[in-house]
Amino acid sequence: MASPTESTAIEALLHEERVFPPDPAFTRNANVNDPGVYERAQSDPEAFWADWARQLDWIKPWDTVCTWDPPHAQWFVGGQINVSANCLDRHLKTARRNKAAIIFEGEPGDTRVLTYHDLWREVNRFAGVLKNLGVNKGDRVTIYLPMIPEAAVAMLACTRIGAPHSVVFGGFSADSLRERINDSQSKVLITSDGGFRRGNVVPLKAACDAALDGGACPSIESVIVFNRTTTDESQTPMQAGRDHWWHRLLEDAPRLVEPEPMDSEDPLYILYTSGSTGKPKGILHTTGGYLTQVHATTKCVFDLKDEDVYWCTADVGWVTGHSYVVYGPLAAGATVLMYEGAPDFPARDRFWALVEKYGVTILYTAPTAIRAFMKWGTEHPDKHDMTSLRLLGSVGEPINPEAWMWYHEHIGGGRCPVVDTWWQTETGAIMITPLPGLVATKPGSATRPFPGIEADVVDEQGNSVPPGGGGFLVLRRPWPSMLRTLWGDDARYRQVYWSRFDGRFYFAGDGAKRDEDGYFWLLGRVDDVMLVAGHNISTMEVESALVDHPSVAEAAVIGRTHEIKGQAIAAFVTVKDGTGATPEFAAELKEHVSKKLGAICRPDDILFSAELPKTRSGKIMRRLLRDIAEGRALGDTTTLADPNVVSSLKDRYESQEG
Ligand code: 7RM
Repeated sequence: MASPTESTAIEALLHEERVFPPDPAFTRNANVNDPGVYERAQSDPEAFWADWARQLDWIKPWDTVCTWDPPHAQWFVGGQINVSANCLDRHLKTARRNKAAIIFEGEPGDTRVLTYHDLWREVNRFAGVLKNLGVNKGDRVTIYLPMIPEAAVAMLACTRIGAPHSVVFGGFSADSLRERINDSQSKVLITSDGGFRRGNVVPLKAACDAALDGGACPSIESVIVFNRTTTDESQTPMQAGRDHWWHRLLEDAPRLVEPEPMDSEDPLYILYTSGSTGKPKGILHTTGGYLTQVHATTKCVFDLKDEDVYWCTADVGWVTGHSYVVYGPLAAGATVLMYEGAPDFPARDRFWALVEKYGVTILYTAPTAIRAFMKWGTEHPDKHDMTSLRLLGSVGEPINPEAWMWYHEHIGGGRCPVVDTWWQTETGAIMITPLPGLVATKPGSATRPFPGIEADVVDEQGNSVPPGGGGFLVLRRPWPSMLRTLWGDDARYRQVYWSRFDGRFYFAGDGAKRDEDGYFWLLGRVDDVMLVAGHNISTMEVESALVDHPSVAEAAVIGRTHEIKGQAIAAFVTVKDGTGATPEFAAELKEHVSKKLGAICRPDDILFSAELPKTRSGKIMRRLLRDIAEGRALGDTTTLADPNVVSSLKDRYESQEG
């Protein structure tokens, strides 16, 4: 496989000239509008983070801000804090008591509003349920729920009693669920009969039964089932002694549970990331530092105000759902919109109908969604009044400059700052991002590290790459919400994140370049970088050049083995609705890329495809496209959202060649 270790650093080919300085009116009212914040945080990062930590309610103050025994950091050592108390109880003493915490809309159109007081009451009662079932501080709880308020209730109830949760995305199979339950040794599993997706019911309880079948998860003592989809309870088989209805358990539960005093470094949650190979990694986050950084970034990056209606479209099964649906916004006292279903159900304007209906002011979503909206056309957003929007965010993959521009113009009406936020499950919170009142944005760039974060781009030896160059993205100093280890496998933690540069800094696995202004441009995973005739070329740049063509919605680019060049570029392209996928158009696209990036980047093959293989969180899986282009048997497809996409692509690729 081509990797930058075989030759020089990743080349930077794409040139983007557009710059969007903050609107002075936005800056005037922004939560952060003092440019000195960057320098102050840089000169004393610990003081910067301690100022943010002090905005939370601590049961006992910390003795030491940070200890660093590489590769293990501790934050706010000696302090005691409870996350649910900070997300709920803290607000009850203020006017937020009766403010909407969660506005929920189910896919079928049902709605619920929970005020902060309502949510506090439900979390208390459910914490009582967990206690009644014998869940104690330190016991693990697996949560397998759709995007309904009970997901937040269950997570917060776990934090209230100090039981680390492991949320498993509701789209994962019974096998994945079983593997994660057994790795975490969870005592309780929380699920629902089902959830709604594109008009169908996803049978979650049936998947739990399959996961537990034949005693396959011996640690599980109880299964709690929320009734989401049926009016008739008897339709859901329940195993006596093991399975319990959520609403029945509430009947005998205490109504108030005091928040457990947690040490700042006590585990808060485990979240499994699948990675491309091997067993999932259980990313471990702890309490005080995590909450400090998700709270700080929510306020600064999204400029969150009390009057906002904030909508992060991520599922709670992903880290974005943990940090920016639940913990960050609720710690900040936000009104959070939560939507259960698909963006194209019952029609392709569902998101925009929701923005109009609830007057959403802040929208945080992923490039994969934005590119789908581009493909579907502007008539869907154009049907709705979206003038309530004032800030847009992006996360999950590099956003191609043209997708950024489309988002800015067609969703933001040209008035909203766009914050492209780079971070990972491992980092816990946003790391590289514009501050919307201070930093001029450039389409396709995540701009600069958040104050207090020290990111760098280095070559194979770990030397900082001068401006204009590409290389490996690394983090040079610990940050409050960093992962502490991998659950039960510290050796793997050291190996995956710290061995690449001999323990000197955290290796994120992403390629990046930095421009003359010090802006960071994310280039994708380093495993995906291509080596064409001795040049390290980022897939992201070739994809962006393709998406730059007005008729292209999305592209995935890979390097396939080539006798002379080492690797040749193969592109899988999705065109916008109404564009013909002809051989002439393929030729035009090759020419387009060649003009934009230089002849070295001219794709050898272009295959049109209505769909690209993606993970369930919407990231393009290039590894499988390499298998297709090299005529290999397909590797592991279990993490794909839709395995049919690759098998049909494989057939078409082979018939085209033959
Ligand atoms: C939050 C999340 C992490 C990986 C990361 C990158 C990619 C995420 C951006 C991005 C370019 C971005 N956590 N990534 N955000 N690449 N620009 N703004 O996605 O653990 O699921 O994935 O996602 O490759 O390493 S994650």
